[in-house]
Amino acid sequence: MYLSKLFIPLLKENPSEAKIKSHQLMLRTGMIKQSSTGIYSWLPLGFKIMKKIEQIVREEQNKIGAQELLMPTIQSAEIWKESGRYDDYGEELLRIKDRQGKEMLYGPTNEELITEIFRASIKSYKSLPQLLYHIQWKFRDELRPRFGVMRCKEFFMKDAYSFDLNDEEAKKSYNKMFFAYLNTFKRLGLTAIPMAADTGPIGGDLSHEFIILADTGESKIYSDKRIFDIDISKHNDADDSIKELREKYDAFYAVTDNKFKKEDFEKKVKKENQLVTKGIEVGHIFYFGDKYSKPLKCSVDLQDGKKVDVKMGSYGIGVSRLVGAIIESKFTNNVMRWPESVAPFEVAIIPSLQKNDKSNYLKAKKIYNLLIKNKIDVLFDDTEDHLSAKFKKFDLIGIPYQIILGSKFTGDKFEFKEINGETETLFLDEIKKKLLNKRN
Ligand code: P5A
Repeated sequence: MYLSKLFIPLLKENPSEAKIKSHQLMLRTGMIKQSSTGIYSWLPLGFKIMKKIEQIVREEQNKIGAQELLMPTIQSAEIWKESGRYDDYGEELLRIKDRQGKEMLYGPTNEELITEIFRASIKSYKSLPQLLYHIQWKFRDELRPRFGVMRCKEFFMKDAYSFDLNDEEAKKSYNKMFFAYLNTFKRLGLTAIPMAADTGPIGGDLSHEFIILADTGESKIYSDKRIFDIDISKHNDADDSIKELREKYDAFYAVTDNKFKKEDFEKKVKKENQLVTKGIEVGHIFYFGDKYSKPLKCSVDLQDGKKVDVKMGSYGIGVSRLVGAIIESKFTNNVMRWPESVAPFEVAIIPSLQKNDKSNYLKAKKIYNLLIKNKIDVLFDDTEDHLSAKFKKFDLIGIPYQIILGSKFTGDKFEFKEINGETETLFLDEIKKKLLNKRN
């Protein structure tokens, strides 16, 4: 892609309405545009990054055997009345009516709808367990939308739902998701720690929030800092291995503020290991047994002819929130660095270009063509901005690698710079190989 053709409305200054780094940068680099309070359009750069995050989330769900489907954003109020949440959910629920006066709502979550789908088709214990998910827009009429995509009204969520025969099996599903979440966040370049949390309007008595540390986070956390040293790579997706991993996490005190008890914290965690700080909730998982299956009459036949309400859990990841969360955790000294797994481009070509001298342009174009031929996703800055202005711009955009052609550039070797890191001088072929190797 040529920068001059890219729809990327860069702003020169930080927008005054944005209070935190991620919000400022997302507006400044033209990733999003506010359409009304708490509602955003995703412009090409932001959308591309979000789609990459979505794909990683999807792959890790598929790996544990979850099946993807797609439910609508608009739901009937009927099932919410059946579960009792139509009134309980309060003002956050956007209630609407169609032209026949039928009560509808814009889904803030999908426990009811998935239960209705399940009960209509699954009748026997033989079909269990099931793990279903979708990645879809949600709407919550938040009282105080703030921090851009971090707390907004319309947001993109991956939500999964598990259906099991009994508590024991259901806990296995919960653990599988727990494992998938740790792997997902790791692939996104984040260390997200599961913290015991309150269940709020979703319900149930077992729940973990996955938190990444950030001063601008809205969640206050209390933990034993040794929990950050757990190495998940030693575990695989066998039930026993995942159970062992969960036990490792459970051995350390780690809670969000609504679960915090001072006496417990001081008793269980030595002073030198105590960590009290703030974080961003990027995922949240729940086990709530028959909270929805009972009122919605979602049961299966057992072998002996009896019926049992299925045991359910639900599992959310804030896909759109993650875009902001990654920025919050990766932005240092005015330089952004997207993890390679979600970077909007793999490499940028940054030449110094002058109107009356085409030589640098032609060299840069040659590099561009070679990389494109090798299916490397590259952004070519073909504008005539001064090189120092280009560097500033690319520090904000955060593409992990840069190929730089200075004004007095001669020879066959190019400056290959890791953003915020080392610069090497390499032949074009070496650059190509390096970029292709980075993928593996
Ligand atoms: C779990 C899946 C649920 O809704 N039902 C289905 C359960 N959980 S949750 O914690 O309420 O939300 C899951 C994740 O969605 C993100 N999120 C938000 N992102 C941006 N703006 C919001 N207003 C917002 N609300 C929730 C969070 O990442 C949360 O962990």
